[in-house]
Amino acid sequence: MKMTLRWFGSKHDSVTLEQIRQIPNVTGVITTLYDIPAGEVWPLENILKLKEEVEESGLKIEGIESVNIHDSIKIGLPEREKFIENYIVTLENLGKAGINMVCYNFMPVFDWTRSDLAKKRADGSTVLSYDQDLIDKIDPEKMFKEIDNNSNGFVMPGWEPERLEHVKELFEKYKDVNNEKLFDNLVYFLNRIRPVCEKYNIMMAIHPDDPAWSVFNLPRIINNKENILKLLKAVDAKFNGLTLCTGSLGSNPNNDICDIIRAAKGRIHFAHVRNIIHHSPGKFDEAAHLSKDGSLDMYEIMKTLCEIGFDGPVRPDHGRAIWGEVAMPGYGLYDRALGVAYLNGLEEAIKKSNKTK
Ligand code: DNO
Repeated sequence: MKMTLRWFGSKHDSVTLEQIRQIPNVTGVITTLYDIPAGEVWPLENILKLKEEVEESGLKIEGIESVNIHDSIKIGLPEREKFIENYIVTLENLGKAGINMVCYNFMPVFDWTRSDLAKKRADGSTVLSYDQDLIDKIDPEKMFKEIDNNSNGFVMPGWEPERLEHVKELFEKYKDVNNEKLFDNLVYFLNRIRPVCEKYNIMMAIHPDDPAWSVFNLPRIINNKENILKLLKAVDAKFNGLTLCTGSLGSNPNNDICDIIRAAKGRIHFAHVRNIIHHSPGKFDEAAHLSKDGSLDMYEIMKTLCEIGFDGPVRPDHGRAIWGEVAMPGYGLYDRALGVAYLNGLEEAIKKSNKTK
């Protein structure tokens, strides 16, 4: 596995490439051109500049998270053609720059959702958390404002301000989009981008819905084993793959992560590894990465990834905010560095135990 850290670019991240370079065994970053709104072309020049900046620090770009999908593609509006064309040019430019993994999601309106970005734990650290009862009481428009007000001044991924202006309108446009329609629009999109992906050997890694159930009555299609396999089969080619996000899929305690890993063997192009604590259906907190701190068995998850021969990029996902660090919620340096150290230790132990068997 290639150990990486997510990095939002020097203008948007409190963590620097120099700091990331010093975390043992981290060889690359997963990054993005954060300023380009969904739907617009990523110019080759900007991609090359980003690449140069990362490589100058001794790291490598192991993939992009995310090239966001314009809502017209998800809704299936006639103007999607223009936005798909733009997406194809972006992929072509990434391919020319030698970047071969793209994480994206197909969640309507909102990317991931949380009800609290800084829930205090007994040890004084804070975590992101989700409580369906609280979400049910929130007007989606207010949700945007709340996320924006509580993100320590950073732009949260998936909650970019340009989306805020169109929330009401967007909900209206999604009115007739059910799960089937959303799925068909995803398959249409994947078939359209297939040639460029295959030409440049680009692996598309869809991020599961987070949380793994419908929010604000919007459709959800990447939330369990059955639906993931349905997508992998609908466009049965290697480029059409998955971001195995343990926290998103694991938000639903009925999802057996190791079973999903085995079922998606060969089609997992990227892994987000983090733990969460289940409280009751629809309620969970994020946690430190280790098994002891949450409900997921991180050893078994890493072991299963090793067993299926996964050798792509992996990153510790959201961490806790600890030691007074002020960063984008979930994306501080300290707890993610602890996460890397823990995952490195697990991987080493798993490999050693496989050798001695
Ligand atoms: C949250 C992230 C998501 C993820 C996108 C991928 O922190 O896990 O925003 O990057 O859903 O497209």
